[in-house]
Amino acid sequence: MKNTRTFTMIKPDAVLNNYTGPIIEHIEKAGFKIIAMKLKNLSIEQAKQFYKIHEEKPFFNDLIQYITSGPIIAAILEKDNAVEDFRTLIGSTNPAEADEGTIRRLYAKSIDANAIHGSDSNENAEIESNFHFSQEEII
Ligand code: IDP
Ligand code: MG
Repeated sequence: MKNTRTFTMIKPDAVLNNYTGPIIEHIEKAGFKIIAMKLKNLSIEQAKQFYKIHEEKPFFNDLIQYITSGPIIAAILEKDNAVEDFRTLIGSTNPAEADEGTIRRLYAKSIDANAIHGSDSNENAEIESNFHFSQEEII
């Protein structure tokens, strides 16, 4: 994966609040193409693997409980400068600090239930995409 793809997850709070439609519209209006997408429940083991980098953090157990509390929508998105542009589109981790008009500012309630994930590097975009999708599932 070069500089053109990123991985995202619409998180359980946003799915349960029926923000899926507005969030996908927001993403498409910003010029991202959907390359793969699925609705799924993460098992505890999958969640621990996905967030392994955070396993020493004090919020790890809460994060695992939250991310497995309902369905998520996993997707691979394509655009020039995808990783960086998508992080700008979603805004800061804490929605209270996120810029006006960002997805987290618009649709997230708190730092733990913050509506959406975006990969933080090209390397992690590839790892996270391969974690959720087989090659046949990617357009
Ligand atoms: P990011 O999602 O903006 O990249 P990270 O620091 O990678 O933020 O954290 C991963 C996820 O862990 C966040 O999106 C959020 O759901 C949760 N998280 C991060 N920091 C906190 C915290 O201080 N309290 C509770 N949950 C947190
Ligand atoms: Mg992160």
